[in-house]
Amino acid sequence: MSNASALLVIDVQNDFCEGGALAVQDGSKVVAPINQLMRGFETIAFSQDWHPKDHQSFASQHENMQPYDVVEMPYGPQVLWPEHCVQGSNGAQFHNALHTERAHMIIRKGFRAPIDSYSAFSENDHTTVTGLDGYLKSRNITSVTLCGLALDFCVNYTALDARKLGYQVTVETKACRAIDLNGSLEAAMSAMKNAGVILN
Ligand code: VGL
Ligand code: ZN
Repeated sequence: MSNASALLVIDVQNDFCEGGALAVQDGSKVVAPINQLMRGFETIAFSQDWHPKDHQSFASQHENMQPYDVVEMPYGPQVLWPEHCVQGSNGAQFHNALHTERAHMIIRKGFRAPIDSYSAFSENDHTTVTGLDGYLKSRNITSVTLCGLALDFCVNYTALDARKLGYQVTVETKACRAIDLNGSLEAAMSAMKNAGVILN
């Protein structure tokens, strides 16, 4: 893999794995293929969902709302989630079999209570940036490969932002698993395809 490529490992955290607060089916099955993929990259960045306890993406913060209901936020519709990836909690830690020592950069996201952040590049207002683009561009990265959780949310939004920011984007779907909420997986796959994402 050329030096112009980076691997972005999205949200491989306990809460998205079996037994976690927002478990994705077979979530932990991404760990082995991701450890293998990392062998081929020199530049590796991880993202880590990192919410305060009172994060507004949590259904518990909204009266009469249940997880997976949708509310209108100032920045658009927002799915409400079970409490997950609370800062400092075990659920927010990376899966313990993930080779975290290979990451040069860990981008935390979703740490502002009023706003969610699916993409590792920008928050859900599509305005507030995380700094990942600056990091990659300053290292002359032009192409990114994505893997992790969840394919139809954080991987998808990160891939779409990466295309908008001018990167060549590949998603290693075998190293991803999806939440698949009301057709979200199919929608994400066609959005990525239409945006020119290479789906491996
Ligand atoms: C994610 C829902 C809420 C993800 C994060 O990593 O895909 N999904 N927070
Ligand atoms: Zn989250």
